[in-house]
Amino acid sequence: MACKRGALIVLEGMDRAGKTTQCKMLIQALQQSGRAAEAMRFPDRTTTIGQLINAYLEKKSDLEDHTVHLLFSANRWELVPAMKRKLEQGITLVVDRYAFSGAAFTSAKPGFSLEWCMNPDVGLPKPDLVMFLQLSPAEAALRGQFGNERYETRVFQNAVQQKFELLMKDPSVNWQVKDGSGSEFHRLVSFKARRKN
Ligand code: NYM
Repeated sequence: MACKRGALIVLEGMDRAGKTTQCKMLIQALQQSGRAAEAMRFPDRTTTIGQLINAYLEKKSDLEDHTVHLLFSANRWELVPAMKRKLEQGITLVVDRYAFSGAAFTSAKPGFSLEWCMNPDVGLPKPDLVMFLQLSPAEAALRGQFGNERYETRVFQNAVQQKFELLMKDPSVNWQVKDGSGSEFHRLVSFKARRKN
């Protein structure tokens, strides 16, 4: 029996917007409704490339900015065969961050255009739906201080937010902005992904 392709659903948002929790809830809801669903996240810190990225984020190593950008992208590309296999098996993938984070975070650094940042990811599997979990800076502050990883400063996060706002203007991407505060996000479970089989 032919099996329908799974959906590729991406969650994006600022640090501490609650993406990881919401990914778990979404997977549970999908599974309870009888759909096969699995989680993925980027960076995937378990691969060799992911370990280089992890050391960089934890400030245990320094990497040149273009280099680390390309490593983040390579980390997505190395997982593409597995992603495609799962989607073809009918498994819906709920992905915590994707190329949009790549473009938003690097282009928030001085001297990087959004266009240059997006190029290495051209050709990745296209998400059926990208949910942006919106959280006001005030509510984010209530969720505690930033951790010690690279990029976790208020100034840098504000710059990243502006880049995400530019990315969300792209009409070729099925963006949905969700309120990441309170219980609004629970309504997500009734999402309707636009399927492009
Ligand atoms: N990040 C994430 C990037 O700078 N580029 C990327 O391509 C991706 C996927 O890594 N601050 C940044 C965003 C986060 C950090 O993410 C790690 P997480 O979700 O905290 O593991």
